[in-house]
Amino acid sequence: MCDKTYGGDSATGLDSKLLFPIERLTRLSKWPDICAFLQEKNLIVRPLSLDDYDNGYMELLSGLTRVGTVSKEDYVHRFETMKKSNEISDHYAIVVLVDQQTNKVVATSTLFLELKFIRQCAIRGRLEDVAVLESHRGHKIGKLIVQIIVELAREVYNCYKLTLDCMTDDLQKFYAQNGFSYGCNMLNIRFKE
Ligand code: 16G
Repeated sequence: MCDKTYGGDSATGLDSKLLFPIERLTRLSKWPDICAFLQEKNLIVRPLSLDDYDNGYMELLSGLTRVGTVSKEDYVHRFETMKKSNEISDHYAIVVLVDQQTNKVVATSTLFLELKFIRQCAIRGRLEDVAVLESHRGHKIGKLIVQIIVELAREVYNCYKLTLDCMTDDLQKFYAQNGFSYGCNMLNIRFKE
């Protein structure tokens, strides 16, 4: 099962290296289906780990946008800041899919949790940084990682809505096929290219 390596495996010390508790994922009602799908593809799902810099996480993100120079030290510092922030209140749920054979991360997505005062102190979820390694595209892995984030936002973190922005018409179609609708206009000011 896909939780064999990471779920409750405190003996190996892996749990303490995860950005958020694995139990957040195992609580998903679709967890057995998710695991069955991943098992078929020889993949594992888990929260981002402190070690994922060495497992290709930055390379994976560079398939999405410009990553720039991020040293291991930069990665560890950012990871630890996110983890500390999660200890006060859940903010960063970064999920990765790992190839069991190579131990490389092959897909990722982030659920960012924004605390609000409106709607009786509600939580808004943002679906961010969805990336699938080119070699693993075309196997419905992107669809799966998006579904995991949707279920996490709904079932585990009790978000009142989940939003995203994306760059192309094709991506808009992809997200529309995965339950998103055109709810509002997204505008931005770019401070850096
Ligand atoms: C897309 C991503 C967003 C990411 C941005 C990076 C999704 C759903 N959206 O909009 O999360 O941060 O691309 O592009 O994954 P940028 O570097 O041009 O902002």
